[in-house]
Amino acid sequence: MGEVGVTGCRLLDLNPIGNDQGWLVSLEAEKSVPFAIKRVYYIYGTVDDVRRGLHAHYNLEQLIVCVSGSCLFLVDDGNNKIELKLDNPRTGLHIKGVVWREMSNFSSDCVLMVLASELYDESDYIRCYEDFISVTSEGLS
Ligand code: T46
Repeated sequence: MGEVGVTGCRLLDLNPIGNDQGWLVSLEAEKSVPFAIKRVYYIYGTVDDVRRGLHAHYNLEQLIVCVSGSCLFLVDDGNNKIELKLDNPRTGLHIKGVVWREMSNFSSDCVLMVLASELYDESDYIRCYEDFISVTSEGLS
């Protein structure tokens, strides 16, 4: 848990409540989730050889939880990158700032739930990697 070596990214223990009879994770805005939640979406039914993401955001904070199955999640701050395996509903990946992300290797049962600090806004996306590098090297992240 904690820092992963990429600026703006850390793994959070979501502190499940329960025992061998079952588990419950409660996500509360501005408590276990470190921002006010404006949007929730989830990704499922993704075939295993597809690559998603391939973008960064100018102004978006997210908590990403693989609530079922597994996938790989690459995060890149323009200087450092790491590919994390998300396969546990008790762990959240918190991303804040301008971070390039790519998701791949989805298991057939993968459900990736994302809590976001802003409503959907296509103009917040940086979909070109060269533009992303320009933004991060200008110190805008
Ligand atoms: C992210 C990663 C982890 C909407 O209409 N509303 C939404 O809230 C979202 C997230 C998407 N869309 C539309 C936009 C596209 O037409 O759904 C379509 C697929 O979106 P996109 O290609 O951006 O999906 P991913 O899986 O590549 O990326 C998503 C999020 O967009 C992104 O913010 O960080 O998951």
